[in-house]
Amino acid sequence: MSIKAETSEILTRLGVDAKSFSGGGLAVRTPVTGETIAEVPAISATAAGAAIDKAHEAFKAWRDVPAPRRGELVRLLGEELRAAKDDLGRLVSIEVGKIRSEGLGEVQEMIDICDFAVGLSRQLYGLTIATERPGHRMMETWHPLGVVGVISAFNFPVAVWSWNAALAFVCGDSVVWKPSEKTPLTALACQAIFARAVKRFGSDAPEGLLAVLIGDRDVGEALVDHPKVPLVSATGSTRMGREVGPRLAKRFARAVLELGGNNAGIVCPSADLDMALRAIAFGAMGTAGQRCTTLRRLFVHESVYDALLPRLRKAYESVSVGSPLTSEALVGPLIDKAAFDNMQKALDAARSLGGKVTGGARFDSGSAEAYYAHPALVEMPKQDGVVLEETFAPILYVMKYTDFDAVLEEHNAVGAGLSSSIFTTDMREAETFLSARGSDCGIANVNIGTSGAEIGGAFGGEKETGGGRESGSDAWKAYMRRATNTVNYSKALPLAQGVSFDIE
Ligand code: UN1
Repeated sequence: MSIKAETSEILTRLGVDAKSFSGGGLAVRTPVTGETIAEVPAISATAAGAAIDKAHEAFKAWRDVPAPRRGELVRLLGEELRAAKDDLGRLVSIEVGKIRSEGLGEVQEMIDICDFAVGLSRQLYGLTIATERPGHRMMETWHPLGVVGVISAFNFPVAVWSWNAALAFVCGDSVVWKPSEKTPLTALACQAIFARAVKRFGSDAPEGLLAVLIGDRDVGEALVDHPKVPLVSATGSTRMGREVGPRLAKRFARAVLELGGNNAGIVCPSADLDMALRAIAFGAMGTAGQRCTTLRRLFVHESVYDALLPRLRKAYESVSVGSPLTSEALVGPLIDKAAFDNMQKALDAARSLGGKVTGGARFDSGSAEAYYAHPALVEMPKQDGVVLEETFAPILYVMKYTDFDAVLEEHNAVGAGLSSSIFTTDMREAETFLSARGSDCGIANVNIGTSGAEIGGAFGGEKETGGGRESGSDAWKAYMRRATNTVNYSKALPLAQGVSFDIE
């Protein structure tokens, strides 16, 4: 069966109407072979505005539904996702080229966040605070916020939506989602899966609770600029974030920005090298280097450099590259030609700085329009130039270090502070890395790689990437508004000392 026919079968099975993926103006291609697999109708910015208005009406009804009942909808969504896991995972592999376990893994993260959010729907706690006034009570109440805008990137086409949407729904918000132009099919599939959950849930889920906006940049702008969207959670490049952030700030809307990650690891003299090797290989080559948590820089202590590097080089030389649909390869394709060209540009720049490159060449998959690359390991004389930039491709820059304090500074010398790791069995090094003067990233790990963050923790950067946090921990607070309430149950009204009004 052709990939196009299989795609159409999966979408139909998931309940997506054929009209939504054929005959439209937006051509969808699979990076696996480069062929076009669907033509999706795109909407205009005006139509997007209307959908947002409708989502606002939905919000006004949804906020009155008790939170645990809202949680029931998310519980049903989790059930529907479990039932659709194989199909949706396969569709992720088709649309973005993830290998099977990663496609399925992404759907598993969706299921996990649903479970998390269901529990959360009974734990949207505010504090009761000791008041200084006699006969009064002061407390916090968390209220639904409004329409939550979600802008997602190609590399996590379904999970990112769910991390935002599952929280937003239990928090009493409606959701308007603008997926990447490269991944409308998985978004349409999620919309259909959500519709199933709504159908089982019943009539207290208002129409328009979720809108999926398939369209271009102008549609994204309509979402970012719409006055009835108090929060936009956007995942993508730092370039995109630099545009979205100020536009939101201009109208005092909130932003959760999940942007780049030029993530690093440090391998210390006492590291368990077997463990470090496995974590490095997975973190740097997994998802063909197209995760925001991908390991991109590695600092190795001079005392273990010669023990580690030959083994790492061997891992790079032997890793299997190939189609995620027809092979068991560990590394699938890059998303498109532009990604491949950027990778080559970065490798050339590294070479000109004295970098010694292993791998990096194009892998011939037999399809001229598909872009596969052998992951590249680049031994650099020092951290400089292109090493300080994030290239969304499987490139790992390796540098030797001697001094621990100096390497911490090098580690923190980049803008995008998303994820980080240290490999050590020395307690002092490990704890220093996690301390205030250690890693400046939103995620700091010991003896585990940079990628594969669990949904239970708050996910996102803390540094120039906007400090956005989504999914676990107390990230839900961004999806609600806090009111502080003071109740006077006494017969007196204490005003400021010395103040009294004559009232007839
Ligand atoms: C992303 O790349 O946008 O930690 C998110 C991980 C995944 C999330 C990555 N759970 O690798």
